[in-house]
Amino acid sequence: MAQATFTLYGEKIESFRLLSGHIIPAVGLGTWRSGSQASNSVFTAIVEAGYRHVDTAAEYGVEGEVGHGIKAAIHAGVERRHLFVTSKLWSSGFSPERVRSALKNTLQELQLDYLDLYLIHWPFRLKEGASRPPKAGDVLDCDMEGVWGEMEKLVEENLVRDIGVCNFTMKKLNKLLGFAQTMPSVCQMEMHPGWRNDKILEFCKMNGIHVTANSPLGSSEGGRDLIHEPTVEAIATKLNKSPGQILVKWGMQRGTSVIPKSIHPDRIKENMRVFGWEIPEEDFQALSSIPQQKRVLDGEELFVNKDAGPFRSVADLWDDED
Ligand code: NDP
Ligand code: 1BO
Repeated sequence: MAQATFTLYGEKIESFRLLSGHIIPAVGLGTWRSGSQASNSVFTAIVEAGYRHVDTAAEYGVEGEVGHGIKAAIHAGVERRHLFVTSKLWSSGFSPERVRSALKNTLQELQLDYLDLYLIHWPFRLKEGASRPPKAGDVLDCDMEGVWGEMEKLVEENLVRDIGVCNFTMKKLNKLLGFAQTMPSVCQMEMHPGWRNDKILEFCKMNGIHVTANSPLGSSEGGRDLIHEPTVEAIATKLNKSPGQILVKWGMQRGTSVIPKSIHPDRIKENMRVFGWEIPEEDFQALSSIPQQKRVLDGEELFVNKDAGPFRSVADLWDDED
């Protein structure tokens, strides 16, 4: 669904409506690699910059910090029901009997009694304590249908309001749609002008699944430096915006919610000043035509072992992509 300004409990928030009827704010704060700064960043984002959407994950190791930030924001007067909090089921919990306890841990860390959105982080299962890169035997068979069934129960019990997936291919999503009783509301994928990921975006739109673009600035260490990409810089200069704002806005204009991460108050605020203006069509098209399309976060370190199955290369991980 197109972006709209929804009034959520009296506050006007630029958001998208999910299949479930709930709304997801268009811009959220990413928290991967935020470390001990996560608490301050979340507080600054919510209280000083007006964010109402925070993205985290058990695997980021910052849920406790994020929870402190949220608690402080609530103490400062923001209501919990005005916030949209996402977390993710890590691959070591990717078996039906572990879903509930993983969610309970996440809620405890975040000091919350429900999540707005719980996502499958990766569609692969890892042994507890798997190394990086994985050793032989670290990547296990997974029961997607069983895991999704447990995620659905969390919705029925009001422990989470919406469920969804990350890092799925269209084939995996299609398979999930074949057995899902509750549709995934959100598919979170890497998306930025250096990796548009057009096909899955189109697929999700056709199926009414909202897409959240992760790593919208090209990610951090080892990522793609889109901030200094000439096309991005030129359009930023022309529109009198920062490159970060252009990248966030590009994602929003494609109909995706966007979750830029920063631990710096000035950037957190800058990344939110993306309302009330548009990237003109010709500039939007230029940003959508940047060559050298390449995924930054391909899962290699997490799941690939070139000497032992099931995934011997990155291509194996994404082999059902088209
Ligand atoms: P981003 O694309 O958000 O880029 C973050 C980097 O950009 C950091 O180095 C940050 O530095 C810098 N930065 C932030 N704002 C600006 C700005 N205005 N100008 C210049 N530099 C800036 O990377 P992430 O990979 O962190 O993705 C965002 C979020 O998406 C994650 O934090 C996480 O929540 C989620 N995610 C989900 C994944 C999944 O598998 N589902 C995968 C990857 C990410 P600094 O902090 O120093 O400001
Ligand atoms: C290890 C997790 C990648 C970012 O979501």
